[in-house]
Amino acid sequence: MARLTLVIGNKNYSSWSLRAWLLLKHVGVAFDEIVIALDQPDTREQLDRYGPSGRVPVLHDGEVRVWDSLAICEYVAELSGKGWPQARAARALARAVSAEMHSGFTTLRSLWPMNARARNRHSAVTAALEADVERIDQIWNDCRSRFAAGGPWLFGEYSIADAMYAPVVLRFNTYGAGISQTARWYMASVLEDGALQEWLQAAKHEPWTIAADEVG
Ligand SMILES: N[C@@H](CCC(=O)N[C@@H](CS)C(=O)NCC(=O)O)C(=O)O
Repeated sequence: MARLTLVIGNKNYSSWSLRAWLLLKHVGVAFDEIVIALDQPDTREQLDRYGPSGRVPVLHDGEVRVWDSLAICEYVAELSGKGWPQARAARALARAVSAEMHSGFTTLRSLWPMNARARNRHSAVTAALEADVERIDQIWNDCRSRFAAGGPWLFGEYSIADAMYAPVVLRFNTYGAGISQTARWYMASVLEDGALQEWLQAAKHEPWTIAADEVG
């Protein structure tokens, strides 16, 4: 049994769970996982068993409970010494774009819910949705133009920022976002990632469907 346990939601739909899970995989810290099926009659009871916020993800490390994806990423970064860029200016930018994802892009998140196994979905593109897509494209271009020399990720090496934007890549893939060439290149790197592939395989075999997230 691993020291850490990550409690997550359905892999097909739970975008916040994916972020914490991907970071743990990338930093190479062993963990057990517990999957709670969302949108079921006993979901509330299950969520309340593992954390105080009634949401997933939640990380258990002995007596310590950490909820909220970004707080979990910070905790894992402290445990492992990995997750944020080394240089202070790059680290500040990585934190800024991660926080921007965590607290924003509400139109994108509501109109294009994560549905990992769905392809070729179409929905009306509103001005607000277009603005979210454009801002994300700009962030990816900015990061890649500064850090491409260090590797294929937003800050060269894999960081929390990549984990935070991974569900966006899945959304863009499902709903066919119109994005720049650099953004498409970054998306391809994310989609080829072995850890993400492992998640997607598991999502494909889940038995549950959440009607509200079957959009387009
Ligand atoms: N800000 C939180 C959001 C967590 C969240 O909203 N999780 C969703 C699943 S992706 C959840 O637990 N929903 C509860 C439910 O569907 O009953 C985070 O970053 O972890």
